[in-house]
Amino acid sequence: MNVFRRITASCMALACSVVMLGAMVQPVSAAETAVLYGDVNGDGAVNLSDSIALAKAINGIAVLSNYKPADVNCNLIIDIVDYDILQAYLVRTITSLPYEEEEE
Ligand SMILES: [Ca+2]
Ligand SMILES: [Ca+2]
Repeated sequence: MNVFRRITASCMALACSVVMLGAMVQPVSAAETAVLYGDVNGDGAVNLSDSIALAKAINGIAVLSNYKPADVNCNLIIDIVDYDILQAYLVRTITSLPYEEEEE
């Protein structure tokens, strides 16, 4: 009888865990997965803090948790070119990110 109660309690705990896990997993909308290019530190804004975070990452001082917002020219490489583009965006030399080179 005691074993039966333990098995029942274990099954109930497992069932509760599955229900709780199901409640925690929310579908992600397209808006939530949209990339805010230039938002290197992920705080929802593009500003000088992102420039500093990108400089630290390029110089190996910090590791980025999400590389996509830092790749502002979308060439799959995070380097000084991305830093220069982010700087240009911050001083309004360019007005949008990601930056696309104009074809000649
Ligand atoms: Ca930011
Ligand atoms: Ca890049």
